[in-house]
Amino acid sequence: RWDGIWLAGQRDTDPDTIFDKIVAKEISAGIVRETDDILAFTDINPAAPAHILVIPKNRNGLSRLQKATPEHVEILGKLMVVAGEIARDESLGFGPDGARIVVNDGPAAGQEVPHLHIHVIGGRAMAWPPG
Ligand code: DGP
Repeated sequence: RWDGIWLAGQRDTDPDTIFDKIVAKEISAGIVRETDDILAFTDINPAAPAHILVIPKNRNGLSRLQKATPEHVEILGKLMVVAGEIARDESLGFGPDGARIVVNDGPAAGQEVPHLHIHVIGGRAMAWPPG
């Protein structure tokens, strides 16, 4: 199993990622939703007019989706519900006809930050298959 240094400069096993600093409010981000265990904020490098990341505040081993186990079922469900709520929030720039909701798992998929995150991308039509 690949265990290299991710583009954001961290390893799977590092205690903190850049997203932990956003959760701790040490780095500012455009936060659009916050619950006890989830944070959603605007992507610093948007791929479309609307681009929000939804993350578990506590990574709890979820550096990537492949690391998911039955102990993560509850948080994964909550993340998906929040992703869907965001996708229908037109005040965030999402259109009524849908969005791309995606998880990049690993470097081959373009994952840069080893802290599970769901991309909610919209405000324009999306092509398939992705590049
Ligand atoms: P991925 O490539 O799937 O790992 O997506 C990581 C995303 O995180 C990427 O689209 C850019 C975004 N990102 C990285 N660093 C920061 C940051 O410091 N703040 C914000 N808001 N987004 C960031």
